[in-house]
Amino acid sequence: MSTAYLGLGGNLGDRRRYLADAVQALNGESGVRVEEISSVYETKPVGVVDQPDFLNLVLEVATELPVRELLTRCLRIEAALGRVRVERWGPRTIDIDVLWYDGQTLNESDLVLPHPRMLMRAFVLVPLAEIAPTLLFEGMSTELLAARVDQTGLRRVCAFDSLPE
Ligand code: GSY
Repeated sequence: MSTAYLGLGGNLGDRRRYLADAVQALNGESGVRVEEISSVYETKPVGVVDQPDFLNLVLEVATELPVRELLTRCLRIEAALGRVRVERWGPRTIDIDVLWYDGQTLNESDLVLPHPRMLMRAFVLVPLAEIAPTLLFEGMSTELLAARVDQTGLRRVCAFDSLPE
């Protein structure tokens, strides 16, 4: 069994529904079990700023899948939930990023681990620190990294379980 952390976010359509459906779909995949779910955060867009605010959360999953197969399943769920890749940094119904997988480092064209931009992004670090405060990156815990990152534009909305229907 391997452990992975996945970052989920979306800023088009019914953002709560897409998040809930993505979590359910991931948990329904063979060889994947959702172990921990962070709170849901509303976050100002990073990168292309002229787009709607996102809802973000981070999941811990236990998985029997190798990381490339896990990525394939994530991409399949994105597609099933209507994600269309129009613009690289643009709006999307749901984005599922593999952030970390058993501490592996990988540098391939479509998959870099740990996720290369996660240490600069409050919308990843803050929810990640909630469910994995002692996970280390470059010798620093996510708890410390989250405390140091600029949290402007990030607002905790609710626990995942309290997402209204
Ligand atoms: O990389 C994930 C997609 N994304 C996001 C996001 O999920 N949240 C926020 N706040 N900004 C983002 N910019 C991009 S691209």
